[in-house]
Amino acid sequence: MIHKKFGLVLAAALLSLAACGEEQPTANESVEEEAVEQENTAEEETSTEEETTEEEPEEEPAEDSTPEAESGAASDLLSNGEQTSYIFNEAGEYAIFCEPHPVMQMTVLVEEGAEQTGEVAIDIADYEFGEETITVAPGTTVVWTNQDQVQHNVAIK
Ligand SMILES: [Cu+2]
Repeated sequence: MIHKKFGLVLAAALLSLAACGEEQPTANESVEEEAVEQENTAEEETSTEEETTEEEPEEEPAEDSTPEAESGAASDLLSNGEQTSYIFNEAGEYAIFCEPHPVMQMTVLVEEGAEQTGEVAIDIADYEFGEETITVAPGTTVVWTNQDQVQHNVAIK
């Protein structure tokens, strides 16, 4: 009887040991989970940094892309040697002027089938646009370059 009781106690002790043995890995798992959580946090921080760096190249093409010519558009003031451009997608007549010097004017005629297309360069010099009127096909980009020492811009009425 004693041996049997001892045996039961031993079995109980073994079971509790086994139970303890099972608990330990659980404790390890929670430690591992914490480590994984920390890794995830680190990954999140890294991905946030990646997103931040990704935003810059996204903005640059937007700034570089040529704005479409439309009534009310106006470029920044151009210093000597600086350029600005518009793409003329819609057929029609565009009255171009310089905001600081409204007497400076030119006309861009956009006509289907016009010879000039692609990119057309216009100089701004001696308080004048290089051409009084140009006729271009839809989709043409006109690039203005300021050759004067004073600042001009390119605005559309
Ligand atoms: Cu001007």
